Amino acid sequence: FDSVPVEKFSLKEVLITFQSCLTDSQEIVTDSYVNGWRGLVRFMNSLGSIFSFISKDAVNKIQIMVTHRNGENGDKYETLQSMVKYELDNNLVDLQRRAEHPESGCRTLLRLHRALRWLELFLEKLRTSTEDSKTSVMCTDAYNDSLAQHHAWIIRKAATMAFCALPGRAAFFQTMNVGSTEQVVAMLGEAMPFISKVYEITEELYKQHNLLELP
Ligand code: 1PX
Repeated sequence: FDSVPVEKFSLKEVLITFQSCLTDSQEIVTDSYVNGWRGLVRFMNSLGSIFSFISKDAVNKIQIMVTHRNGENGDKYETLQSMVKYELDNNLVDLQRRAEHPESGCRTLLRLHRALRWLELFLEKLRTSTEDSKTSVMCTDAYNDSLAQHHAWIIRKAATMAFCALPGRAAFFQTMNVGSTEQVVAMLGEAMPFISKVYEITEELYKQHNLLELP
């Protein structure tokens, strides 16, 4: 077995998934959104086991969404818009404190949505970075400007420590498997508008329904 083909894993395919999230009527397709996260988690796992406490939580949230999709009312979860409507209309969301519905699609998705903001900020920093930029610093700055505001001190501490283990910029770009630095920068420029769009639409949806602080 000396020539078992190693599956070539490119971050480009992952980021492009977010493009396929959007329907013509600007709804967000749950399955594609979740698949985007699956790919991201796979990429993160390739960076080392120090990130496994993060990927465990992400996988857990992905699984909750998959369970909703596979459930009896799975069709109600086809898009994020239909999910919000269905769960709110049927009182399936804990609005004040976690109680009967600790794993609602709405609150679970909100966590991923906040993490998508981190991704957006981090990718933009990577895209505009220079040779001497530090990935750990870019990652920490992106985190502090987004997710950290929603995390307890102990999580922030653990996350910030893990970021220090990120490979340097050159090695990080290589792990992405996209090609030269120029190609990475071009790919990020191409993929980012879709991620931003998906983020924006979700943010607006949650804002409209007053769901941005779900416990
Ligand atoms: C080119 C860059 C690509 C990098 C891809 C990396 C994908 C990262 C996926 C991270 C997903 C994190 C989801 C976190 C959701 C969350 O906020 N959960 C917390 C709240 O949940 P709860 O149910 O309690 O209300 C939960 O407490 C989280 C615990 C785990 C720690 C979360 C730290 C998040 C750091 C995100 C940055 C990842 C950096 C990876 C390095 C590349």
